Amino acid sequence: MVLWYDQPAAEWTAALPIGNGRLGAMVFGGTEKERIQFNDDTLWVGTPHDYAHPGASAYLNEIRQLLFEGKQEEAEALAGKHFMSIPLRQMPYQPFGDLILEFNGRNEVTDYYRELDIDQAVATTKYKIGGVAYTREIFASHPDDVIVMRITADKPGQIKLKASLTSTHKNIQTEAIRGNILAMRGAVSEYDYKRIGQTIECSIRFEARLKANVEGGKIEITDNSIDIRDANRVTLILAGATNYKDFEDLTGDPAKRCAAALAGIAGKSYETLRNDHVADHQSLFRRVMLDLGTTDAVNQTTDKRIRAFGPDDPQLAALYFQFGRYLMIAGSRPGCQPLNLQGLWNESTNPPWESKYTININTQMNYWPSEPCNLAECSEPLFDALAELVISGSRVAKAHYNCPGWVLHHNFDLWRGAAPINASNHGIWPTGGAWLCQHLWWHYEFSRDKKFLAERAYPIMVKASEFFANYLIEDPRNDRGWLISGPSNSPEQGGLVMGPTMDHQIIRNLFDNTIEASRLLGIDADFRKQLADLRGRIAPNLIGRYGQLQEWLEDKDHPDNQHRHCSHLWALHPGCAINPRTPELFAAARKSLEFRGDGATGWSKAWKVNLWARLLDGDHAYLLLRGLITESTLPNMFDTCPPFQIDGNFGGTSGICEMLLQSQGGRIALLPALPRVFENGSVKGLRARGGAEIDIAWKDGKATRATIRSKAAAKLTVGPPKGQSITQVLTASGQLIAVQPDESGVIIDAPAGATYKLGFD
Ligand code: FUC
Repeated sequence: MVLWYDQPAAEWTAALPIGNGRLGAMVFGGTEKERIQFNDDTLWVGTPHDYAHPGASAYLNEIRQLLFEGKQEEAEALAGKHFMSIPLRQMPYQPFGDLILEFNGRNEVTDYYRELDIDQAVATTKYKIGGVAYTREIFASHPDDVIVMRITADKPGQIKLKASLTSTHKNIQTEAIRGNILAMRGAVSEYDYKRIGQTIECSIRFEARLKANVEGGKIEITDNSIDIRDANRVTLILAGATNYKDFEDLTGDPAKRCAAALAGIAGKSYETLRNDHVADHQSLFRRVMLDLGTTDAVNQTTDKRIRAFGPDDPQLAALYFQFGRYLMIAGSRPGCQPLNLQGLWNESTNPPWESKYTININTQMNYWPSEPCNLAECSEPLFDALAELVISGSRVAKAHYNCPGWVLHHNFDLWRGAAPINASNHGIWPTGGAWLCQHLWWHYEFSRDKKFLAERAYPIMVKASEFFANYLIEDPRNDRGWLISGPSNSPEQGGLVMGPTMDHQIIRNLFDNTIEASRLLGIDADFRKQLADLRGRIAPNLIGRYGQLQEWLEDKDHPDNQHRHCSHLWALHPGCAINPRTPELFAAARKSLEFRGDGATGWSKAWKVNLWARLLDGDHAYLLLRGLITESTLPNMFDTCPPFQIDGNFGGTSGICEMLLQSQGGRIALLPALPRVFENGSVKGLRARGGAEIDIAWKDGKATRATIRSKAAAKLTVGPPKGQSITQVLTASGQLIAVQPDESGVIIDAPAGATYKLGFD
């Protein structure tokens, strides 16, 4: 579980990421000079702001009417003028600063090695200069809320360095506070937002503090740097914070927050800090193990393995899978911001797509693996953001649609912008929030946590449903009485339309989950009935002239359209309404996916891994995984769109999981899409809906044993891999239990806490 290299990172995308959920850093591993580029997930351009466009709703009917009359250009022009977010774009995520270490000067370096151990969440750099072996370790501690670096040499008195803090933000001040603490403070200054030709007022203030502890040698501090000479060992602690409290409250004190973090670890030894960090990380990371076999390929550096990835290096697929889990633990902990387009890691003041939250696929993809890959608590930041988006999204629902409830379009930012951005032809897409509600429902499905459902999930879901119950409109162009969505678009092509297929799939899913939740909670019976009625009237999935699933109400899909978005396949994945039990739609979805081809961006390939796994075609899923890794993965294993965008990492992790275990639609499927190249292996600790944790071992492509640990009382329907059957189910103590044989496997009536061992033919 190691990414390793024989040279320092020459560019940012070769540097290695660490993070504690909130503070992240990229480690370059330089020898003459080391750069630790760091981030705080609340450091953004802008200030609390309501992006809603007052009076927009007055134009809704006219826009719809123009679209019904086939006047798309006029509709887009009218919407462009009156229906868009103010301002037209949301705010960019920002870098914080760099910790720079300057060492002895240029020297002959031998035995260079750097690694990221994702099992320990520690990055290490080692090399020799003139017979002295130097080692640096660095990690971002979640329990202690600081970044910690330790520098050692194998001979005494050999460490000499100058440490400083820098930032690309203007008007930065650095100052020595006490004999061994250097502070850097500043604020995001007025932002020249070129794309909208506007200067943006900014209110985020920040401070970082670097503390040096030295064993042996001398330490001198100025307002610019900490100079260390002739030391045996050095420990550097980096704290950082902003004034951000929530999307409407910036009354935090960054100086106090840094001081508190440093005070919190006073007297803690390096070993204790490290042990606490590793224990915390492993309590999450080690819940899942994946073994796909190991070959000699592991003796190559990771960048070479990425380029060469294929059937003779199955371990790299396991590493890629676990790297996604590593990034989730490093980038998304309770109390922090959700993973943005770059997760937590960004060095640019003008990052691609502002490194914000694009929710017509990207943010959701970031969170696909959290539940099945046993990191459920890492979704917390997304749920917290949703609670805030209900507030901003209600304002937009009112201003733009004159509807109750809340709505969210295709992006949000730190300030929870919810109005349509960029341009009317793709920005007006109202199902972003409805899609995100799926994650709330999954959290319940995987945990069966009714308290969560009642207190956090349902209130958000029901208000999203309320919006759509008022928003859907009957299509006047025919007499079918279909309710449709619009103005909207099928992300991000075809322009503004009425009734894109994806919207209907998402809204049906939202209604289904809200209905089921209200039934489980025994509340809102009347509204439940209303939703069920509306649901039945939403325009259905349609099959077109090529046998394809139609992306729009009109049969206008082009077989050569290899657009990166597979929007109309939403109901296959991440939805589940299209499945083997809807054979016509299942075949049509396959046809559409074939049309889309095996290329496109990193995240698009990652989505296709999941889609092919849902089509139960493991070999085709593997083909996409191979493309994702060899064509769309950077030397540090970050996904690239291009450029770097983290979603593909999480989509890839989710896709590998989907090959091994699926649990949508009320049935747990073991090895449903195992590629031939992963013919031997085992996995431990994946989660299934119904609250079960599952281990599976297989040989020559056939399951040999499986263990199910039920965490909640549930009736679990478990299906064997294709061509096999489940021959026995034993309790933990070895008792054979009677199970109802089901055509698709066995049904186990599991109390909470029970363990079962399954045998196969
Ligand atoms: C969507 C995608 C792009 C990119 C952007 C952040 O607009 O279509 O490829 O991923 O989000």
